[in-house]
Amino acid sequence: MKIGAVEQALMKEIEGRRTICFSLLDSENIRNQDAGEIAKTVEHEGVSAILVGGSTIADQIELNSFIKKIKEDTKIPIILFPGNITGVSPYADAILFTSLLNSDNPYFITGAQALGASAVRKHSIEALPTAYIVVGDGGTTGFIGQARGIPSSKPDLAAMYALAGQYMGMRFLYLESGSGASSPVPTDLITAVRKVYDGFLIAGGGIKEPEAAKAVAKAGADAIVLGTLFESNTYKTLLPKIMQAVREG
Ligand code: 1GP
Repeated sequence: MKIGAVEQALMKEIEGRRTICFSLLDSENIRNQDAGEIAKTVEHEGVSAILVGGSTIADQIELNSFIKKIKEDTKIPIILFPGNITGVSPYADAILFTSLLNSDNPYFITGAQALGASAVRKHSIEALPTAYIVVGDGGTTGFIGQARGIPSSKPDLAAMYALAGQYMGMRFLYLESGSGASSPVPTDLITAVRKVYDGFLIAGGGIKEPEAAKAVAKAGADAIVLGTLFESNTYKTLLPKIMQAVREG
């Protein structure tokens, strides 16, 4: 499978094990008129890509206009982060083509993927093969995706899934504690995954403070995801501090 432009750019950005940041914007929770301003701010602060998605997105018309609005205001890549087939939009640059490895329902491992694949191909959206692993209860994504969450105190189980993802050829791996989680994925669990997994490691869920962001970066994440942060105006003061902390991590 050919490596596309977005993946090449991301791999270049993390050369020398630098950690980068992604913003996650949910078209259901953020108004179009705010999306443009958020996008400009994150671009200015050095965020590397905007993920667009959510576990319960059903309105593709809204999703399309949301992405078009962001694209009017920024040049950074827009990467879909779908929770289901309704999360595919032709206006995005790439898609985290995820398989929720620890779901109990095969629909979220290969079923939705088979249903959505032809749209990805038709619209020439760059697919980033991604192992998606839910840690703890996983909040909404854990519930919707029927995940059997990796217990936070069992890093070895996470490493086992990560290695399986690697051997299945997944070049990206997303460790998820769920949007709005009370705490991020534990650092010892990230470190255990980092030890066995050579690909692009993403960690998200519950990261809303500089110190937590720095710890996740230090533990070995290549990218951290910030989502809930953008659902209130505090992002304007917190984002620069988080970016600084991640650079130091
Ligand atoms: C959710 O990992 C992302 O899929 C982001 O989580 O909303 O808690 O930042 P937060």
